[in-house]
Amino acid sequence: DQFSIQKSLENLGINATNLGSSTGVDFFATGEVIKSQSPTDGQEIASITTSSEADYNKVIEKAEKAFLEFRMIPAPKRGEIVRQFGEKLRHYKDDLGKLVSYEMGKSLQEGLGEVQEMIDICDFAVGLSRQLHGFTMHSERPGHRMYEQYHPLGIVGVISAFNFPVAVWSWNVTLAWIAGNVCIWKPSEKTPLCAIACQNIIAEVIKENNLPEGISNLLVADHVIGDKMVNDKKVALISFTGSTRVGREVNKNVAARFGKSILELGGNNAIIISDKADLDMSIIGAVFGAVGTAGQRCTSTRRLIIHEDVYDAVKDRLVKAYGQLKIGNPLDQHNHVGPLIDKHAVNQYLESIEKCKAEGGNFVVEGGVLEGADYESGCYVKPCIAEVQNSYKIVQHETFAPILYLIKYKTLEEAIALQNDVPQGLSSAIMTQSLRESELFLSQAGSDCGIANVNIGTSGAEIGGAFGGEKETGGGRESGSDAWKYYMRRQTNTINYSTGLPLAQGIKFDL
Ligand code: UN1
Repeated sequence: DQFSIQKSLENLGINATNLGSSTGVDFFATGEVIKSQSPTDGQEIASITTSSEADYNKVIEKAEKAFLEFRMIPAPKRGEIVRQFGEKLRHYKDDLGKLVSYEMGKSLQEGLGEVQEMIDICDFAVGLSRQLHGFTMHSERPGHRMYEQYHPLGIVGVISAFNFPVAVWSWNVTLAWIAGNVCIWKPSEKTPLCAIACQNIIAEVIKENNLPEGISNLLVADHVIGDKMVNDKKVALISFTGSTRVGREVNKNVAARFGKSILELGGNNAIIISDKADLDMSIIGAVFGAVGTAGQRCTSTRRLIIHEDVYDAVKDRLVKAYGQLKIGNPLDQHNHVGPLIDKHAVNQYLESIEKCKAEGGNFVVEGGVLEGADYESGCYVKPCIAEVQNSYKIVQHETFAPILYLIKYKTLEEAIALQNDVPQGLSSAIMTQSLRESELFLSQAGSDCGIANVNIGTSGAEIGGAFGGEKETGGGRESGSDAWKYYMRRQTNTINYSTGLPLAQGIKFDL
């Protein structure tokens, strides 16, 4: 409710007017003023002064200076900083989870879950700070030794989306920090307060440890500043989460200056439901995947590819399950589905439904915008289900909304081909109790996605695995496994401790 939101905002250092950009301690916000509006009740939460180009230059300067100092701090000591950050997040979990839910519109459970992902990646990064391993190799020359080591890159720019307004930043910065980098974060303009709250939390750690200002920089700004960062040679790595359309430009521009990038772009994720599936499990996985976060995860389930023998049974059960969904204020724990982020997203949802109908889609659960008491923000929509062909233009396209497409198949080979026959390649799943089916799905002749699950839906990945996808999803990986390597530069060292200078490949060069 309003009162407890106010208390949480206060605890997180958010007031009526906020300076959006800081280097942990100093503020660089002299640009336009924007407002954050909650999609849950349409209320204006607070206003934020954004950053101008002049502010941007000052932030870069601060970051460059901080890097010179921060890179000399031993990695395990940098890990200790991340450990303290994780402790703060535990302390602020309720407040931050509530703000995520209120500003972005996802359910309170999911808002708290997002903060939990932040805590988990902190723990992961702390351990990793003692494990930034390179290989050692045997040299072909006597009295020589070879090994490789990893060094920090410099400034890492993180451009994140509204749908995971805090966790995506944390996946990037925790790894970037233990690797010795400093970070500049440009969050979505739709969720600036979540970003300011995070920056306030890390600023406490920075102050308490007397760290160089500018290891964590926040830039609340528009796309002009985003473009500036993408094109700035001083930013060694751009980690971008967002649409394929924008990601294509980011990719081109960063490559043109030989920068590094991590791209986390659109998904078009499917679950194959086999005739050998546990149907109870399949329905839960499919419904959570499709309507969780109101269909606004890049891992949301967009397509169900269902065996013809169980197609009608699955369809009936889905229709029944959708009939039981409670749509409403995400802070009320009884509701399953909250609002879309804004009215623009609502329009895109409505347009996609129209396009789907025009191509021949048959809606077995109708969509629509909810009106009346409790829906004043105009952002609440009904999750819907359509029977389609995979080849429809709209089905090939990612709509960030709870629209689920049903597609029928006969053979598993056909199902896998359908699953792969979209431009995107993020997440995928099969529901089956057959070892033959699940192994074929996971084989080189199976799913072409970065994430392939068995008897689990497409969303809700744990932080321990590398997260990302293929094809138009962009090819980036972040979070767990060895994704840390993206945040460092690799150096191969050959050391000669003999008394001669033998050349490699046996080449003779006598003077
Ligand atoms: C995203 O939607 O950008 O796997 C990230 C999941 C979450 C992350 C989604 N852990 O659904």
